[in-house]
Amino acid sequence: MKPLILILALAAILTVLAGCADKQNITVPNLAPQTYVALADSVRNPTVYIQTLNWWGDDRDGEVVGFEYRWSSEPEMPGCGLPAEWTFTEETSKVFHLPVTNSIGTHSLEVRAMDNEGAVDETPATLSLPVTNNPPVVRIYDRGALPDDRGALPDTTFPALRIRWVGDDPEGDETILRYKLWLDGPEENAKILSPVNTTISLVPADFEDRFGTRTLNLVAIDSGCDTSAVVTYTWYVKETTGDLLLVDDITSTHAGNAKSDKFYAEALGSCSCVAVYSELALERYGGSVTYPHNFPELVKMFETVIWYSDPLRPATESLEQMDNIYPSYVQSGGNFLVISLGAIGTDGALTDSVGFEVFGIDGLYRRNGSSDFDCKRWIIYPNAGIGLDTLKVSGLYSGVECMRPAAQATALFHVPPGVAAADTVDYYLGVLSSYGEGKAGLLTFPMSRSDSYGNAQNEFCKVIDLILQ
Ligand SMILES: [Ca+2]
Ligand SMILES: [Ca+2]
Ligand SMILES: [Ca+2]
Repeated sequence: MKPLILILALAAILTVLAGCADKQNITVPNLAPQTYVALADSVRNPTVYIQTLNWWGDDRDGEVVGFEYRWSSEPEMPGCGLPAEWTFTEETSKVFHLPVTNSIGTHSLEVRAMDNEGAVDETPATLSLPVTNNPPVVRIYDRGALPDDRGALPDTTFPALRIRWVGDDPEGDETILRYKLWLDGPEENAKILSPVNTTISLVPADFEDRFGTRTLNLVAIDSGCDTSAVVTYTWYVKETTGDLLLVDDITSTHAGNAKSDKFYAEALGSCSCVAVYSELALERYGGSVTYPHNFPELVKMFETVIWYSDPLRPATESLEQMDNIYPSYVQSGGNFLVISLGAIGTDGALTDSVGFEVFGIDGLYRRNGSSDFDCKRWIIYPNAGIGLDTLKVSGLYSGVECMRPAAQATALFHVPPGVAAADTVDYYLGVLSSYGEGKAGLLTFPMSRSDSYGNAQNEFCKVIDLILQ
């Protein structure tokens, strides 16, 4: 029996060994997952280029942990954000903005599920989508094509410009993703703007010291990378001269324009304290559209700004634009002299409370509704202590605001009391004050019409001298 037992024992051992070997051989390989996309795998009719696509997958021996997708596009539009390489996502739905040129384009999506062992579907689900898009349209404001558009961008500015525009897109204005804007010259210098910006402020550095005729180019680009036609604005960029800017803010529609312009040009030309200066004639360069002059950036190019709208009243929208600008300009060291009957007070272009602080005024004697020169004195007395002389007005001007200078301000000109029985104080028509690092001056009477003694230009130079000291 002994050999039999031995054989049986051997057989049992072999069986066990064989069993072990079998167990190793029958390990089940991981099955790759399967992938599905919503929609048929081919769409015949072109559809809108913004598509929400859904997919899912299933894995028979595990679970789907994510997906990889990629796009192939015809025509290729590199940089439009569609991944051409396999891209992993755990999401089962995504919104795609498919790039389109020439109104129709076809894109193919491949999606493959990935299981918990990292295996991917070897037969990805595919979807071929012909999609359409229409290019956006961009229009520069104040070129005459938009409602409320005054159609009169300046033909000349200093090297500063503020320009605004409107973008429209047939697929929805919100599909405009960005604007591209550049000045003539290398396109790689284009400024890329985000869609919330439909306005831009160009500063001197943007002009790279290139003056004369310049052209600004602007395009809108939508989320399908379709691009509007280029719109342009060509104008003359004038180089600044000197540190002083004279702003002529009285237009030829005012009968006294020529006289005012002549007075200030001659006066500045005769001032020994001013060698050269720049002039901005708002009417000549901008007319009723003056925001493109970009006053916040413009004034920074000068140490002193002299602004006249004398004897115009009320003052202009342009001076109103300065309301938010001049306090910080003066604070940080600029000098600002305004000669205007409409700067402050009744119908004033500048906010009184701010003006009082900057120019150094305690209060106003408001006009009383008369059409007369409200201070009712034609001889204007000087602050002789600082070297000024008496002036005489040669006409009748209504709406002059009389000021009480603040303690820290320097009074320049006044008319004495005595016009009305109740009058006991001087009426000040000119004040000058330091504010921050700079000086602010305000003349509320018509300097250009105060030349009966033939000395008004000379007195004007003295005021400028006081400011530049
Ligand atoms: Ca699996
Ligand atoms: Ca579009
Ligand atoms: Ca003028």
